[in-house]
Amino acid sequence: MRTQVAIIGAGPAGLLLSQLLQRDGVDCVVLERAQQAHVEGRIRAGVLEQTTVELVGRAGADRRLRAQGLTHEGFNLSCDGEVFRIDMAALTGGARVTVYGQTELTVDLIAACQRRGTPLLFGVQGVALHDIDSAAPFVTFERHAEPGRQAAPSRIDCDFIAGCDGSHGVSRASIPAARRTVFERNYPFGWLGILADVPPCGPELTYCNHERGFALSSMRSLTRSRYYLQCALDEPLQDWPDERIWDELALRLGPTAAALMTRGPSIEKRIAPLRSFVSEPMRHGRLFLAGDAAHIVPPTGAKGLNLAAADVGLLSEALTDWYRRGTAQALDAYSGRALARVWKAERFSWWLTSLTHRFPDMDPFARRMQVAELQYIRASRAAQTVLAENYVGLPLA
Ligand code: FAS
Ligand code: PHB
Repeated sequence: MRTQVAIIGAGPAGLLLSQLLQRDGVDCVVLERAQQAHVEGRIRAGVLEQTTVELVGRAGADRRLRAQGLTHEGFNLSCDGEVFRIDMAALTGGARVTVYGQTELTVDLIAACQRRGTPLLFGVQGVALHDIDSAAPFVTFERHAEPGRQAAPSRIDCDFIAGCDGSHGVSRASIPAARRTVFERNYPFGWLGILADVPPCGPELTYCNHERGFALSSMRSLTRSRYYLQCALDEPLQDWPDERIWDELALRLGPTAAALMTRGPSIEKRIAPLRSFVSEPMRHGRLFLAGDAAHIVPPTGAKGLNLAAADVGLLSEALTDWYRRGTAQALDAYSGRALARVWKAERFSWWLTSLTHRFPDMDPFARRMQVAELQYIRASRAAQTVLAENYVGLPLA
């Protein structure tokens, strides 16, 4: 098989890239390790920046997003139950975010692939990247390994490989370690997330700094809520029955939100670690990394999915430039341009996590610093503007 761009991974980055390339007449194939049902069943991000919404529109996959997405012009911060609002739209000249689950976005992008006839291969195993330093890279993999039978090895020859295979993929690892620099921060806590078919406790998101720990009230729709609680990384999930989660949320969200909180059975519950991670550069020869394959942010700033989309916006334009105008200038600039935005989002996500979470080694002075900074933000339009412009998303480099 031959194509112009081989895309590894059918998460948001790989799927969105495939549709932006196909819209511009660039041939691609998407190789995905998991089965389609598994990919479509993942529950992850929930907040889309305007840039992301526009890119999904350019990819021709935004019909449900525009019909069902919830436009939010603000969000709330709370400190030990005292809540104040950040009016994003007023502070940023009208910017806003859209609340729409990554799960739904993935379904929409896969449907767009099927409408366009983009070759999207699920369940491929043993993906390996070859000759990424040459002008003729290729990918090998195995498919449909029937039980008891040797899977048929397959090969795709291509011009470029897009590594969109997330933080545990094969692409980043295909770059020689001597040519990669990794920057990492692992946080000493995790997020316990639950999804429940109950109405949200308020019209917008609330990020809570509480002496018992961080909490976030979010949503997927007006009838489906998403909540998170900071918890220890080694806590067994069975120590968190629904009732205990609802009780703890009521304490951390504060009395006003607690009074409006509707309890119900969780339909998804899991603990995810928090991590800041960047691997530089985001290119090696004919291999380009995008999304979690190159960088991870703690979900506090709602940046992970949006960074993946921003990378893909830059990469799809650069690849289209190559095929339409024969210029490599945008491809040569990709890594530097993407990383300029990645590092600003890494900083924002690290800062908002540091401001709102209880760190095990936090002494009373450090706690007072958090409370003082939140009180300063509450009273300062300038401080709120900085927060708002980062939250809605910085302009593409
Ligand atoms: P993804 O990891 O989504 O997709 C990579 C794809 O590559 C996967 O489908 C994987 O199966 C496939 N793959 C991996 N190795 C492969 C191989 N060798 N061969 C073929 N395919 C391979 N972000 C937010 O903004 N807000 C949040 O609230 C939030 N919550 C999160 C919760 C969790 C538990 C996790 C893990 C992440 C969360 N994120 C959140 C971040 C998340 O949304 C990512 O930023 C987003 O999925 C990035 O998309 P991709 O880069 O496409 O990577
Ligand atoms: C979510 O709804 O999943 C969500 C929203 C905002 C965040 C993180 C997660 O910062």
